[in-house]
Amino acid sequence: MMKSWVEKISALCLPARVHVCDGSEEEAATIASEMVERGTFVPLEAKKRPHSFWCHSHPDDVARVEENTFICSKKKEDAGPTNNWKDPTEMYAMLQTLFHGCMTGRTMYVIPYCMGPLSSPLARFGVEITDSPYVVLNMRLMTRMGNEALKLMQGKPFVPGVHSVGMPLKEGQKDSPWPCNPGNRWIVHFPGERSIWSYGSGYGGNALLGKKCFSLRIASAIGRDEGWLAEHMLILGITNPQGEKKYIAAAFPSACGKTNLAMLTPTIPGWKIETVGDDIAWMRFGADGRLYAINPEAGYFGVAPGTSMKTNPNAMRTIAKNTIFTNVALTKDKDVWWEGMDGSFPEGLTSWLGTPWDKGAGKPAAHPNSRFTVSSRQCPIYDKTAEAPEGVPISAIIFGGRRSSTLPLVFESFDWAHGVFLGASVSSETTAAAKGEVGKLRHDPFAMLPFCGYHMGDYFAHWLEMGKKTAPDKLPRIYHVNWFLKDANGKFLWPGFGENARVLQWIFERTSQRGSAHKTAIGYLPDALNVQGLESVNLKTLLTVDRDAWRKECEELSEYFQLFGEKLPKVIAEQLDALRERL
Ligand code: GTP
Ligand code: SPV
Ligand code: MN
Repeated sequence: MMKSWVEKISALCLPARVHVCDGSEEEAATIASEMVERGTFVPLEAKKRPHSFWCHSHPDDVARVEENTFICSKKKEDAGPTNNWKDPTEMYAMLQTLFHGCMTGRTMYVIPYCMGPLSSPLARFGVEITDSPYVVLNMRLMTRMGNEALKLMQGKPFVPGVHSVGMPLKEGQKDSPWPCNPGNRWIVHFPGERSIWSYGSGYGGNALLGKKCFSLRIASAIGRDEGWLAEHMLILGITNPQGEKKYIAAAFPSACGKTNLAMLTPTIPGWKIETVGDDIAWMRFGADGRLYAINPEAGYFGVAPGTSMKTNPNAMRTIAKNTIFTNVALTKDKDVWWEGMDGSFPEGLTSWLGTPWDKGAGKPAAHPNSRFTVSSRQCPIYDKTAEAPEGVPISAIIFGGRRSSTLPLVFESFDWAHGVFLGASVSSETTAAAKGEVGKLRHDPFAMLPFCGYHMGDYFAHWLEMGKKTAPDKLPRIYHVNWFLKDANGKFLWPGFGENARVLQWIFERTSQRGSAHKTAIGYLPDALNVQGLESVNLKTLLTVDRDAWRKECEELSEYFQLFGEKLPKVIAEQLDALRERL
């Protein structure tokens, strides 16, 4: 099945050669040295950061491109009002023209990969065909890729994905270090036949098809059909001083703190956090009636700016070697730098554009969406249970967004349906993770707005249905957090990062029938938080329900929900009505 498909794509894209990836170290080393030769990769100083590379993209290929992302379900109404849609037959015909000869002069790489631990019954296979060596090396870190996956997928279904940078090379034409085609980008999903086509971008979620394209957009559609959930969630293990361990999943929109929470170093003594995943969770109910999660990924494609020994020491240790850095700044002595890194900024920086950085020009040295790619195994707090084939049992689900006002630091839902309403109500200020304006408040239900592979209204309904699959006391409790409240001067009210452990502690206690709370109009708020050793936080402001602001929030939500028309589950509308009543 795979062989004939590869032949078909090769006949369409007309590459100079075809290379089936085995995932070996030698293969990666060969590809990397070719990229160094071509000027795509700069090797970092081996004494400082062994086996690591710096690269920068085309200046207009720096983030996901939501306006060029399509869900081509048979019927338009199945894609829903939050996705771009085109008739699949028309789109397919267009793609055949677009991809014809698109790999001329290039190597076509075939990447067999597995999302999820190789031995897991929840794991799924994919094959990405790409003409980008950068994609091959990133997929090698982000997924279980190569011979092992290829062997296991024999006779099993796989999600085919075709990716091209969209820049065929004519005879004798010199290649660019970051080939792409920003004027002609297409990130296309066919949820019906479960396939992916991506053209014109070499960056992140546009090009690493195992990540957002497969593990969220296609997988969410599979999950709907099969009764499970594919979510934009981190998964962490949390152990209290008594040695009791629980698992928590949390959904925040892009660049809103998932990696940081997943790798958190608690400031409260005796508590321990371990990382299962930092971006995506696949969850289904186990035989015991509890919700189990696996992380389909095997690596981190993490936001660099803001990452430091102070904010996220575990990430800093993770990226000490064998790491690909994209669009960060390069130091004189061939190491990496970005805004928010420890220490003073080094002189003689090369900016993410590849040119000497002009400090006075007021532009950052590292692109705000610059990233590191690294294997999870290098994370010092990588949780061994991340490789458990059955996944980990989830005690709490957290939703959150980047909100400068209104949403308190933390609150708990009354029950599953109310929790689903909280997920549906998430809004957040936009970040540099997607092309477009930054800092604009937008609705981002379940942090899945750009990633849901079907009608968002049906997705809400699917979540409500999931809550009926088990006894209520076995369901995870649902929370909402907001690390991003600001004071009148625009300063964060909550220190965040390691201090977020204090909020996790309350959640941990609550899921153990401990931890005290009082009922408010919006949910249960903590009676108290552990703020021992924390200087000057204004808990009163952080844990307040501003009724006027919430009434406005309701108006806003009511208008937004109209978007879903008849597909808005009645329960969600009733939840909103009930909230208004309570206010
Ligand atoms: P994606 O990989 O795009 O999905 O992002 P993410 O959700 O994993 O976000 P990440 O943890 O990488 O954080 C994004 C940005 O938010 C970084 O610049 C962080 O430094 C910052 N950030 C993370 N957690 C906190 C926090 O608790 N408080 C504040 N103020 N900033 C935070
Ligand atoms: C996100 O945007 O949520 C990311 C980065 O995790 S990307 O891989 O580009 O989707
Ligand atoms: Mn993400």
